[in-house]
Amino acid sequence: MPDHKPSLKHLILATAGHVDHGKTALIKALTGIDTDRLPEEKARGITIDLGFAHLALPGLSLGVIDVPGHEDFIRNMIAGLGAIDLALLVVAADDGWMPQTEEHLQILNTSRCGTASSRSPNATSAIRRGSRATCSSGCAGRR
Ligand SMILES: Nc1nc2c(ncn2[C@@H]2O[C@H](COP(=O)(O)OP(=O)(O)O)[C@@H](O)[C@H]2O)c(=O)[nH]1
Ligand SMILES: [Mg+2]
Repeated sequence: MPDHKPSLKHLILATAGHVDHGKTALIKALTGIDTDRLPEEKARGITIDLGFAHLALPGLSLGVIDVPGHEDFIRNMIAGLGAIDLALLVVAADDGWMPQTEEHLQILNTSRCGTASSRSPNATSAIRRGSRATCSSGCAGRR
């Protein structure tokens, strides 16, 4: 009988963090893959849509989703978190904690807690409202 036991563990990782904090550059440095592939992303120098890469580590196959950090594209960021195992929150040392650093962290927390339903007619608004409520009650003084 063939052995169907998987030899590799497969996990999905998504980036998170404020625009221009180095998410895409870090994924390129780690994987060799430039996840910003659209002409508009090249022209504007920012991530707009979700980007995908992969990283083979000993015993681990990591699928990577690079998300946009600009608040205008928050829907794409949320769409990238559908079924992730890990998040990599990137904070630029020369810029520090910024609004979308906080928002992305709160979205990650909200998604994990399952307080926003994907069946909601407007899941994005529900997640953002939930995030802000969590943030205003639990993150005073951090902005
Ligand atoms: N000095 C410095 N610049 C960086 C570093 N990482 C990224 N950058 C630059 O910061 C800019 C934004 O990086 P990017 O990866 O597009 O940020 P993202 O919006 O978080 O994906 C680019 O010009 C990068 O070359 C870093 O570690 N040090
Ligand atoms: Mg980017």
